[in-house]
Amino acid sequence: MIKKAVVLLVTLFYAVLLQAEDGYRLWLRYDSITDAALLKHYRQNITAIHFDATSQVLNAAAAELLQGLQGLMGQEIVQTNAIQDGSVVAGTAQNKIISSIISTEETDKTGKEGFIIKTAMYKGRKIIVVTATRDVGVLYGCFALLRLLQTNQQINTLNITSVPKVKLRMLNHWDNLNRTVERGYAGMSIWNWHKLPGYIDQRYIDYARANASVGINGVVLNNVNANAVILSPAYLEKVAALAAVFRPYGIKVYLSARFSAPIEIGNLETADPLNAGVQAFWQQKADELYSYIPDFGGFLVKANSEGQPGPQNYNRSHADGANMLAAALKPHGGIVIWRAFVYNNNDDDRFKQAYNEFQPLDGKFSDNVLVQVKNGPVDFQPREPFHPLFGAMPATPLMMEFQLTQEYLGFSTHLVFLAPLFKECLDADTYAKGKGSQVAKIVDGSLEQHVLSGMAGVSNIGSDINWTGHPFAQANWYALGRLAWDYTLSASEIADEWLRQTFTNDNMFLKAVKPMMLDSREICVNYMTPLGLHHLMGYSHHYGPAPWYNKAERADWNPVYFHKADKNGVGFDRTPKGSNAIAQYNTVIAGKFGNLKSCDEQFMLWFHHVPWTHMMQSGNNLWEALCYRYYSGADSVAWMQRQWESVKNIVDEERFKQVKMLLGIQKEEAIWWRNACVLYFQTFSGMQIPAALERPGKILDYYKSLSFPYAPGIGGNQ
Ligand code: BDP
Repeated sequence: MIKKAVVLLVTLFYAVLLQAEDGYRLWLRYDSITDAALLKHYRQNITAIHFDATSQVLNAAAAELLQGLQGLMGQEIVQTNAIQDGSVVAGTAQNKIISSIISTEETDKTGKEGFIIKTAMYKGRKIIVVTATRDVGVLYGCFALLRLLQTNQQINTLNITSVPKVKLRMLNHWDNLNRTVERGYAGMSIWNWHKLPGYIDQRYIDYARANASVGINGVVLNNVNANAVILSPAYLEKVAALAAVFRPYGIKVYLSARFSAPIEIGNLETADPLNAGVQAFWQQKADELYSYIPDFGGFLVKANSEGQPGPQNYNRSHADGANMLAAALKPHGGIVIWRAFVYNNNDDDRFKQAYNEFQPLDGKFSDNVLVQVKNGPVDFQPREPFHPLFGAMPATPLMMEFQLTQEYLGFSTHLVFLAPLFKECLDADTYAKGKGSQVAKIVDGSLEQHVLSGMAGVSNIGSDINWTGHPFAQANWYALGRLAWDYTLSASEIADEWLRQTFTNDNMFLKAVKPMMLDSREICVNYMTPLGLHHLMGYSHHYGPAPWYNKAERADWNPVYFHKADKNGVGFDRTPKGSNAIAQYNTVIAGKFGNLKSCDEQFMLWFHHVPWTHMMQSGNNLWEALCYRYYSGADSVAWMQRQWESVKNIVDEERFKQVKMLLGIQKEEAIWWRNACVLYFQTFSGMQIPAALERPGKILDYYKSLSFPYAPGIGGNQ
């Protein structure tokens, strides 16, 4: 009998230990803390929770805190009004206990969404206060408290004040109504439109929890290549159901609006923004929207870009279009996020086109419009210089658009941690108002004291069990939220937090895996597009290398347009001798980029057509340097494999295997990139691959012959 019970217990113990880690729980795993001393520390400092008011948001916060604490501390935590040693007292400044400890003036400093976490004494009891001006701040504070435990911090003398730097912290889903996802590599859309509004998938709730845990407070549900049907009543009911799920987590819903919707669903013959009928259509649509979703966030609009309709179809400007929609939303408190990702099929350097169209419109947008600008001037490349619009439109709030989904960075197959890419852009100095005018200060609105500010990430989420396809791609979702909240966090801090929560606090693990995450973006740049090369990927699907491609119907969709390799050299001359795109930057930056001597080598081929024989800082010529970069990129993936192998016994079997297999594919694809690019560029340089480097296994024609008609992620606006 006893023997049987022991066997059962042992089996149970191992079953828990070996519990499948399918990645679904993201960074909110809340597994019991294993370090005995820490556990004791937490059990001493937290014994109960006290929420004296109720609201949807506070209920969500209380439920999360209970679930999290009980999981992490492996014991029951009571929710009680009685204050005892170790009570976590959570609420707004209206809470009597809290207001007796923290003054309203102090709480007010946290604004509408910030929070305070503080250790305090109350009637002789040692408690932890979590407070904010509004319920949503309390929710964020609860997640932050949980994060302290998840990352094994001491909690006996807490005194934290945290205020988000950016107001709109958003995900942009490029999800279609038929559940395909444009540039989605993690399955189908998580929105099951067919079953909504009646069926609420648990995923919607877990998605909202994950977003709230990193402070994301807005989501655009549908593709920027929008389908007007989402604005029809049947779909608005579905949207309202999602909005109701997200509301307790402080998340507002936004929609991508198709500019020609008045024609498609309004029976009008025009979508001209200055037409009275069109204006009435949008006003009625806005009224209708708000009757379904009283806290609807607003519209995201892609207009006159890549075939999408827009105001220019009627000889009106982007400002005319944006302001017309803004006027419809304004009475309801909604906003318009108008995208600056535009380029025409004309002779002008694509790099310059967004600036040329938008910069002259500075000051012409209504006060509830933000212009959303991609981080770089071309399109989410592994490395881009910052977009010249940052710093060039002082009278307009500019919202940052990053891409989490790895359209140009190996899809969901390559491990590429994007925080270093985001940071590189945010930290770049635009010199707009002299030294110290970083992109981040434009994005948070502080440089020009804008009321609105925002940062968005194009989502990498899909129906895959682990949400993002690659277990490590979750970190990019996480990083977007954390940086939108506080862009002063370093990539290393973010990686550290994420790894501890998602995998383990084990030091050996962190020591091996964190450097691999932090270097992964530079490694990807090296095996794909080193030294400022860009847009060399396969036509349309963007899978794999195709630097030779020159058959697209538009010149600027061809890799040859971007690298301009010839017998003399390689790279796009954007100096005054060439397209003069550098003139769009402040003179200090233009001076740096524009001079081959001062241009950072990592951006060199973005701005210069450089002779193959050009001497690099390393003492190698350009051709050799290019080869070394490609080879070191591919070799570094082998290093990543070794790092991962070294944590085999520390990581759960399931995710260990998944990442191992994915790194295997990444290695093969990195070699593919290296070989295809080196062999191709060699046809121009006419020089040998340095003798120390291994020869490519196949000839160039082999790489050119590869075709991928079913590569994932091709879009549309279904
Ligand atoms: C490009 C994508 C395309 C998007 C477009 C956009 O290839 O699928 O529709 O950006 O941002 O990167 O609108």
